[in-house]
Amino acid sequence: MRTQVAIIGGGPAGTLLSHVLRRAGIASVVLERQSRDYVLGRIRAGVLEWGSVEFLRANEVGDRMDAEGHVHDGTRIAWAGRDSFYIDIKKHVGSQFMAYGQTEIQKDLYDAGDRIGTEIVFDASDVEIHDITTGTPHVTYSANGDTARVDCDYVAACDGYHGVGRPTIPHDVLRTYEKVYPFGWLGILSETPPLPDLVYCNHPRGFALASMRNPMLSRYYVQCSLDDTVDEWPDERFWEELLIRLPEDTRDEVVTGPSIEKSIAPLRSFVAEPMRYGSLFLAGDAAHIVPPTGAKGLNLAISDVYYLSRALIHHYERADDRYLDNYSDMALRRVWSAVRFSWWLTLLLHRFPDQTEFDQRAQEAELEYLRSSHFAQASMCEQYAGLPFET
Ligand code: FAS
Ligand code: PHB
Repeated sequence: MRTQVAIIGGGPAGTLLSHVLRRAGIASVVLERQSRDYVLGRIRAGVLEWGSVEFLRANEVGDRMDAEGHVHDGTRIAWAGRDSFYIDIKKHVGSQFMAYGQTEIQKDLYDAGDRIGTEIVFDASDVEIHDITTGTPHVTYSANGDTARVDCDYVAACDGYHGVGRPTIPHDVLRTYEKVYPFGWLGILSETPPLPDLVYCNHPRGFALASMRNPMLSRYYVQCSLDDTVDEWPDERFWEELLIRLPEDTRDEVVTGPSIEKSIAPLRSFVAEPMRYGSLFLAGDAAHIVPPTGAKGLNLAISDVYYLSRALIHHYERADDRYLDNYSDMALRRVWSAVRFSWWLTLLLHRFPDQTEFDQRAQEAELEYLRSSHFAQASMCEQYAGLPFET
């Protein structure tokens, strides 16, 4: 098989890249290790920056998002059980964000791929990348008992944190930066009406977050120990802990119910540099991981695809490699900005095991500053809503 771009990974980054390239008349093939249903069964992100919303709309995969997603002007923050305060993103920076589940975006991308004929090979195993520093880059894989080879011009590794793309970059070239947080997020989905706003809570017992997927599907999280297991958190314990951590002014609005999904995610910050090596490009979680506190993971995957698709289109349509040549530097500027913001918000809102009373009071003082300062709120808003893409 011969194509222009071989894409490894059929998650949001890989399928969005394939979709945008197909619309520009650029051929690609996506190699996804899992089945379509397995990928669609994952419960992950839920908040889209406005730049992500506009990029999806511009590529005609935003119709169901606009019909079923929920546009928010801001978010609430509470701390130490005090009443929450509202940070009005629309007032401060004239932007908004959209609550629409990653699972739904994935479905929209697969459905769009069926419509416009993008090529996705599911259940592709043993994917290997070859000759990315020669003129004959190619990828081999196994599927349906056969081994296949895809000759290409470029390889886009959109294969997540555990993929094969990043390890293909030589050790003496690859630089990685990591911070592992000493706690996890226990998340549930429940078929109950969500709170009207997202509510981020700092509480001496730990972080909590109220979010949503649709008017009858709530998403809640509580910070938990990395040693915890889902079995140690029956629904009763989860709801009891969440209601303790939520502020009084929202506690009574919470409608509890049986969880239909429950999982624990560890938190880490991770960045791999460079995001290009020869004809290999990294995009999405293959290159970076952020704690979900700032709702940046999925949005960074989309911004990488924005930059990489623009670069490839300029290459094929205009023989202009300006964006290809500075893809890594440009993408990493946005990645590090989001990594820092996510790290800052995680430090501000979580209870660390070795945290002292002084640390708790210092967190509350910073939250008080955020509550009372227009400038502090504006700074948080422009980062939470997403900085503009570089031209
Ligand atoms: P993905 O990991 O989504 O997709 C990579 C794809 O590559 C997968 O389908 C995988 O099967 C495939 N693959 C891997 N290795 C392969 C190989 N060798 N060959 C072929 N295919 C291979 N972000 C938020 O903003 N908010 C959240 O609340 C949030 N919650 C999360 C919860 C969990 C449990 C996890 C793991 C992540 C969460 N994230 C969250 C981050 C998440 O949304 C990612 O940022 C997003 O999925 C990134 O998309 P991709 O880069 O496409 O990577
Ligand atoms: C979610 O709805 O899953 C969500 C929302 C905001 C975050 C993280 C996760 O910061």
